[in-house]
Amino acid sequence: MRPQVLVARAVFDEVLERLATHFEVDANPDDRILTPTELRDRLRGKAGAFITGSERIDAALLDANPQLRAVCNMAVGYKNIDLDACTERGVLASNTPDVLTETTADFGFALMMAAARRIAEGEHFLRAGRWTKWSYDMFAGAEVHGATLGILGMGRIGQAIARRGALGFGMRVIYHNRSRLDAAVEARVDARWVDKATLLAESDHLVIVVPYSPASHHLVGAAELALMKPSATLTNIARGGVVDDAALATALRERRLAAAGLDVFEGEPKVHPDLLTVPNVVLTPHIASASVATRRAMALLAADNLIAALGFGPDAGRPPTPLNPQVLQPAARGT
Ligand code: 8YV
Repeated sequence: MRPQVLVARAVFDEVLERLATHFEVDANPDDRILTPTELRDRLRGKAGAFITGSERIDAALLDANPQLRAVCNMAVGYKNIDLDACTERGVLASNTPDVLTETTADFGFALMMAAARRIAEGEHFLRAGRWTKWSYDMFAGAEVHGATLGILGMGRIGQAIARRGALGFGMRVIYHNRSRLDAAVEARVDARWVDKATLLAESDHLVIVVPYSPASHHLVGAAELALMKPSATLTNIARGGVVDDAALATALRERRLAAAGLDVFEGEPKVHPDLLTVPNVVLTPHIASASVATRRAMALLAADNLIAALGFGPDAGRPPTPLNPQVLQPAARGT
């Protein structure tokens, strides 16, 4: 009998078809998010799962499903997966890096520009029928070209944003990351490492791209916001929880920060009520990777991870983007 897999959310038909060439597929075409109990029960008898950031994989779920061998996330972030619990139980976990880097960087840049140039505020004003005349200072925002772009977290997406800023907009790019980039990479992206306090104090536009972990929880809270220029903008395309949303809403309301662009939120899809009422913030529903081509590439990569992790396809035993490759058998890893 062919192995069974769960596809926890609705996804492109092409992905289901690819999985169906190897597995019995239990799909979720209605796209209703399964409760933790439903997810645990639906995984009974399944060898693998295609999941998204909405499905939580933890020790209790794995213990209830000892037959599970692979959980493949359609996301680069994996805040939803207890990776240690997977590794301890020999369950392969994977994510979808690289394929979304440029698309997510495009979106981060767009959100930063929208905040700086007050695009959403202007649009709401126009739609509300309040545009009756031109004024010299109407929605006058902050300059983007030539300004200082600060990047918090300098992985693949951070570097792609840095390149856009330096090469396309003549920005001075500074960054803070726990580990400094190699000099050659720094030169390529034209960015200079600074400590966190300097980053906050000098950025005209701060873009946050640091992955979520307990260590990055509220990395930017009231104390950090207080270091920023009142004329600055903050953009978060990382994960909810990296920024203290309540503190951010207060800073925006009190104009201690000019504007913000947010694609991710603490407790999303709920959004802090104060963020919904301050005008100087652009809010989007976690869509930074959402171009059709990129979402398709992410889904196919997650499927290919699942197929290979369960020992099928051209890369049998060698999933392309594993998070814990140490659980693979040495022979299967080709070492
Ligand atoms: C995903 C993301 O679409 O890849 C990530 O980490 O945040 C998004 O691109 C989202 O997490 C759904 O899985």
